[in-house]
Amino acid sequence: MLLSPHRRLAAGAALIAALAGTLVPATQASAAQAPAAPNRAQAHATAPDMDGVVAALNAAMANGAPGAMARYSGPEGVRSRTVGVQDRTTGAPMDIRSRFRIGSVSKTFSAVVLLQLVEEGRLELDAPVNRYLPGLLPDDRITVRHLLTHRSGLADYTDPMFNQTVPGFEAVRNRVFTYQELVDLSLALPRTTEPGVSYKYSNANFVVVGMLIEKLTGRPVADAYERRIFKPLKLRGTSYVHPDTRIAGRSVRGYLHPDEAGAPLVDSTEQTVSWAQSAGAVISTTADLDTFMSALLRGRLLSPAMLGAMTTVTPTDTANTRFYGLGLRRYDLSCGTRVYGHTGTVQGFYTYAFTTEDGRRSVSALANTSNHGAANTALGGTLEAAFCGSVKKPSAPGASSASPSARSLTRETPSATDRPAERDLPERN
Ligand code: REY
Repeated sequence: MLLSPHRRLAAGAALIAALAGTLVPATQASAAQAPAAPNRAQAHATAPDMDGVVAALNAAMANGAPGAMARYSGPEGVRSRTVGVQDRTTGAPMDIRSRFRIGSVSKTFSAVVLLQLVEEGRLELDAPVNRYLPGLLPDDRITVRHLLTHRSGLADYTDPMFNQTVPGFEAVRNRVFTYQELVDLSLALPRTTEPGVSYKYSNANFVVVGMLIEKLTGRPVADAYERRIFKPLKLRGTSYVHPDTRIAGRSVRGYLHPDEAGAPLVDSTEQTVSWAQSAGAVISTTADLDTFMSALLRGRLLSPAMLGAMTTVTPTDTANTRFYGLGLRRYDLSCGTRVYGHTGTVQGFYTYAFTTEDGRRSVSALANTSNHGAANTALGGTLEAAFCGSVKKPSAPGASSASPSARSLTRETPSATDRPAERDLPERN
């Protein structure tokens, strides 16, 4: 059974609400903060531009990624594309079925678990964090919602930790931190804002979310992911193995760009990711991420009220095209289509996982490099191409000149060989 009877009822209501366009908080928020573009309906009818997706993947390679891949899932079926290699030593081509580190896409998993606990009456969104973790934070005004919206003011300890990219990474690659140690690293830095006043992305927030989950469930956060998300959605390629350093089975190797231009890439695949834990240590696949984001927006994991809270967003950029809800991003694409999901950066891996408002069309993309913003920007072009159905000129330098070698490595992955996640999550009209 996918969900408990209570949750299935709630999920059914969410689906009906979503189909009827009555997800009130999201609608209100968007009306107040991001007027709908005129061509949204048209955008929804557009088939994915898979040539555009390949162009974006090639652009990621032209900007330093050894390989890249993207998987689209929608009413037309599954379409996957891969370029380059997942292992520079063996030369193994990028494989759409391979596992990789999803970085902060993990935050959406953590937010879902915490919001389920809110639904179950185990905690309140607007209660002080210190009610549940007495004395943890130096300010009783910091609420659970402040954590989930990155408005707590808790500084991001990863900024100084990775100020020097490779030495910073090697210093923590095999380290095992307690949550408390990570919170202490944050509290040693000046707070960035008064509670609730402004958005400032910080891993410390989702470390505290992990602590809340463990405190309230009395179990490791891995158990909560497994029982509440991985198992019900049959995400067999998804795991949380902290502090194990390996990625089990068929997997992508990650390659970190050093800060020094021209220095050789560092294979960063094996690491504890203990510096991130509930803020970024989940391992997954493109198919599982498509399934997860789609299930979330279709109301299969949260009640309508909780999904409404999660998708109630505020802007994170001045152009008013990027927004953040509760552990969830919203991007308003050039064609007017709104997509919800998250981005992730962990050493050697850039990830995007997004789905449409109705959860019917999803895209997950991966490039096996990091600390190279142009590659990340180029990879983001997969969203425009897949959701808007038109080739977007990549804005990254060099992005429009994918090398012939990059192009010759492009492969179309037949959906027959792809993991049939849609069997677990039938498309509904
Ligand atoms: C940490 C640094 C990035 C990555 C981060 N990731 O906070 C969280 C997320 C989990 O939002 C590293 N950059 C890189 C540097 C910069 O070391 N000096 O790019 O691999 O996904």
